[in-house]
Amino acid sequence: MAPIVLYSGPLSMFGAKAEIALREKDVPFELVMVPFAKGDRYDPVHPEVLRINPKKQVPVLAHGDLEIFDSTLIFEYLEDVFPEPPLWPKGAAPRAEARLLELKSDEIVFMNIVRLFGLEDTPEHPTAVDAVAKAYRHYAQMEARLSDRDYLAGAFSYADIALFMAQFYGERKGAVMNETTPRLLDWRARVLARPAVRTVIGRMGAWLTSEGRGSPAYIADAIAARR
Ligand SMILES: N[C@@H](CCC(=O)N[C@@H](CS)C(=O)NCC(=O)O)C(=O)O
Repeated sequence: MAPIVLYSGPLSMFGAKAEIALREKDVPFELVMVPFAKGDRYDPVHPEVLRINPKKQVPVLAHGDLEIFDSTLIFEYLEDVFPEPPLWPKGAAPRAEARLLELKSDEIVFMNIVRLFGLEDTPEHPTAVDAVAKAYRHYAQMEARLSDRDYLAGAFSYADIALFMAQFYGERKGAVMNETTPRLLDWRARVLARPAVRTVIGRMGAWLTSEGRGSPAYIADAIAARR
């Protein structure tokens, strides 16, 4: 098989999505961590990322001659090329629903969490209040879904990977999951127990620690397991 190279970043939530999927599918890959500057910006941009992605963002995936970017497109490619174990449910409607959940995690939950960047110390700021309320609205909807299932779309899927990564950033920026969504807390523990997720999150947490930055308490075990 042609080698697979994933370009990601130490704190890239979208890169982490792609890496978790590769690990879940037990696909061998080379991980290239692009330089990461102060704050949450990547600078300088890795030359291969610049060449392949006009948006200059990670993740980028190269597989032989194929070069693609965007975590959701990478999910689709991985599912086509490595169908086992499946990470989308079977059937057009359940798949579409799972894809919508994945999209909502990136474009509704995470986009609101992005609004919290820089407002970590001013949670009463109207933008922060609105962003947290919107994230919690989604969490409440996911809590309801989990009344009859362990994972958001039935079996573990890309939808779980996306929400896990979005909430990880939420936890760091002020949209903290709490006892108002107990099933979601259990879901998070279930997702974190997966070796692929533990590996990626443990490394992210260790990186945060090495930079003198805090990380959510619930990943302490995943960080400790690396040592
Ligand atoms: N929709 C894209 C978003 C990618 C994205 O925002 N990547 C961030 C890192 S998590 C990035 O490279 N940011 C640097 C920049 O935008 O300059 C995806 O799903 O891959």
